[in-house]
Amino acid sequence: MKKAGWLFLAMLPLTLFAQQVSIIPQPVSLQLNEGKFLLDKNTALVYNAANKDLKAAAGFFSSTIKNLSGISLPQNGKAKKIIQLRLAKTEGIGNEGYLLNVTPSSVLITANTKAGLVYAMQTLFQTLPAVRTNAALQISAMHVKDYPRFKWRGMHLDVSRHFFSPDLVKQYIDLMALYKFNTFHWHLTDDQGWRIEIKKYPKLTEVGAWRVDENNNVWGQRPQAKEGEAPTYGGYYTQEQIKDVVAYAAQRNITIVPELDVPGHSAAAIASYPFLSCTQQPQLPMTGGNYTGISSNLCPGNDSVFTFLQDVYSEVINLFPSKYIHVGGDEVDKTPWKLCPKCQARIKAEALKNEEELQSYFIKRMEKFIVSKHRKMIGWDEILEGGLAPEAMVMSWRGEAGGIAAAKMNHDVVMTPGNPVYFDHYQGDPATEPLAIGGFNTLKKVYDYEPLPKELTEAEAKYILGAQANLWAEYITTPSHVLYMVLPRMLALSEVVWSPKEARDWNGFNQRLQAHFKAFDQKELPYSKGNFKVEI
Ligand code: TNX
Repeated sequence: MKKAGWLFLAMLPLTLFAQQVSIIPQPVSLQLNEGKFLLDKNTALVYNAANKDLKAAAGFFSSTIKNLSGISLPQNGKAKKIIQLRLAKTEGIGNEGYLLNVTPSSVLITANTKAGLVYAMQTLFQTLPAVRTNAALQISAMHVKDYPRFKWRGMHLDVSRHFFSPDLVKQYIDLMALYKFNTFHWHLTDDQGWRIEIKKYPKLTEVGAWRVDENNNVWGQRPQAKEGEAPTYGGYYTQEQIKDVVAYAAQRNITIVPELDVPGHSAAAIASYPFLSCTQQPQLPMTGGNYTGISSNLCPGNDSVFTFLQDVYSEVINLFPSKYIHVGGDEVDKTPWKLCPKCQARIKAEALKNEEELQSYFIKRMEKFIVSKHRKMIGWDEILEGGLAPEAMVMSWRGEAGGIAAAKMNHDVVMTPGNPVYFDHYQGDPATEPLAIGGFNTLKKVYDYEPLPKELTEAEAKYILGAQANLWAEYITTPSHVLYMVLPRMLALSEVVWSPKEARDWNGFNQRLQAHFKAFDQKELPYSKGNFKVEI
């Protein structure tokens, strides 16, 4: 073994001793002290119940503790030991930060907002047993001061290529919350399925939510329904279910950003309402694959397409309080527009140069509508082509170039480059990993990701709001496969977007990770074990 290796081994017991709690993402500062706080029936939860944020945070805390231990914490009663929640103007921790002070006789949580209180609780929960226990709940005495590095800490989930139940979505949100993510990007429509009930257009879910079979590994195959047989594979969320998930996420400080992907990736919408495409030909939602272009585009030459979209997005905006609404805008094959007389007439009438500018026209028209509803539009980086809409925010997925260009134009950006934060790519050796779309995004690569490109000045870098991992589901058919693909990579990303840059420490992360693996085992959560030995 190399010399450095011996040194590391010799230091291991010391390091383990120094770090008895394994918080991920690593807090800004954490000091462990002597002794422990025993959370038992003699503990009261103390807060000002007249404040609705404190009340909501207290409710979240007590229900979690009740699930974990069976203990119903008395609220605001007299007790020997207290856990106190406080909202107080506190410098240096921002909107989402917190102070957590644990001594043998009290736990004091202070924050500026409910978000901060909830994050302090997540830190606490990481020090408690992962599953229901009859043993005493012991919390190490410590002092934590913590706040995030980035405003946008996102995880995405594609529920179009395969449908996942509200329960799975909530489980995904729970994991996000535990690792202090605050934005869930819900990719609700694509060629393979329309997943959100729209009252005014019932066929979107009667037709567009169902496809022929689950043959998911063939890219771009267009199925033919058998004579007299309706497609049966799929599903969708009712508006009631959506509201329930939105509220569930909000309780955990997670905003849900809905994406309805237009004008490309729209085969499921066109299958439901053929007037939406340029050819107006009947078709079915696609099986498998992700991209054929032909006939999966909406028609920007047709005004009734915009009326449809305004109706649809009005319902979406009513369901999602998010400031941001994502319109997609990626991977539009312009061929159908070249062949469409109405599109060519639009190009002429609007004095546009080409189909690229027609796409830009489409997106700008969408933005006008979204801004009229007091929201902000997001699109994938293709929306830069042909001219960026005036206030659009850009998600940079084809590398970072689009994000860099947008930031230089003073537009907000979220970095989500395929390499390394596409979690549909392999996380280890394909021989032992489940079939994935290709490309390698190992845990280490995710951990080493730096969302602020060197090319940007400090002023430009302010436009990079944060980063996000995307989970596209062409190859993912089951809930456990969803969880497997994000575990443990989302833990690495959590540290990228939350912890101070200087705190990034691959070896330390790996040590802390072991406690989380143990928790996953106890909770029977699947995760990838490949390829991430401590590198020394
Ligand atoms: C590209 S990322 C897509 C998705 C696919 C993904 C597969 C993006 C905006 N578009 O439609 O699912 O690649 O990795």
